[in-house]
Amino acid sequence: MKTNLLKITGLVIGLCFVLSLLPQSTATVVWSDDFNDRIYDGWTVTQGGWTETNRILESVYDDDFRTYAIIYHDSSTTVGTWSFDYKLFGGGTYVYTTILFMANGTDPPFDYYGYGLRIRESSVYFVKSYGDQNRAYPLVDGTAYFDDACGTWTHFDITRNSTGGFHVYINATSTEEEPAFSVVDTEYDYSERFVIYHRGTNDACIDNLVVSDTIDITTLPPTSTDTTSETPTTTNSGATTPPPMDITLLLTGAGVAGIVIIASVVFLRRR
Ligand SMILES: [Ca+2]
Ligand SMILES: [Ca+2]
Repeated sequence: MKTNLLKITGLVIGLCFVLSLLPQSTATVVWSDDFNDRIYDGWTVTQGGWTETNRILESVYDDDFRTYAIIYHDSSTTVGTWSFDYKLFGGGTYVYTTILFMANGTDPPFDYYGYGLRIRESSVYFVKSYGDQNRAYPLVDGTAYFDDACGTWTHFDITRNSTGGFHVYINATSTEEEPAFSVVDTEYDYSERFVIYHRGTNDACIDNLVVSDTIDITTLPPTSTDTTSETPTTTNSGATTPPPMDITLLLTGAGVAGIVIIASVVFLRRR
């Protein structure tokens, strides 16, 4: 009787172990934040205001719309994938966010060197920052467009390989996508921080930020010249599945394990 119980318990534990491994098989996360704990940990505000009380990272409007709200998280990743969701409360000429996913610099005046995206309400370009928060120049000619980010989440993924090759994907839904931008640049090959600058009369929101040291999206050959996506999504492929997925699987596995073990004990005792 005890042998049967041990066998069943062993099988269930094995099943739970396999289930817990599944979500982690596609990416190696270095750091991530879904802001769901509403605690301001790991981030430093260097100028203006930010909040995460609504389970997202959100800039706080400043009376002077020309003032940047600046926040950073330590991040030394230089090869891998940076993913996040982005939303604006409203557009306008002076409303934009610069997200330097690789950044280095000194405090103050928070003038960073690095690579990033400059995002407006329905367009984005890939920029290189040369140590001046007011000047980040396009590293790639052209602008990519997407459905209006005002009130709608838009998902961005950036990958960089070990030879300085960047790819930017907008609203990717699989692990193979056509990039919005592709460029190679090797001037900066180190990073201290992930920095967000936002300015304007409407606030910006960031959520589901995941930084991994693996290339989680690979490129498809171009099939069209249109980089616009029809369906903005708040979630992404398995590569950037947010942490709650792991917890759900584990809880489901644990629940199943508990039920099977209890049922086994009752069944075997009756015998
Ligand atoms: Ca969140
Ligand atoms: Ca937090």
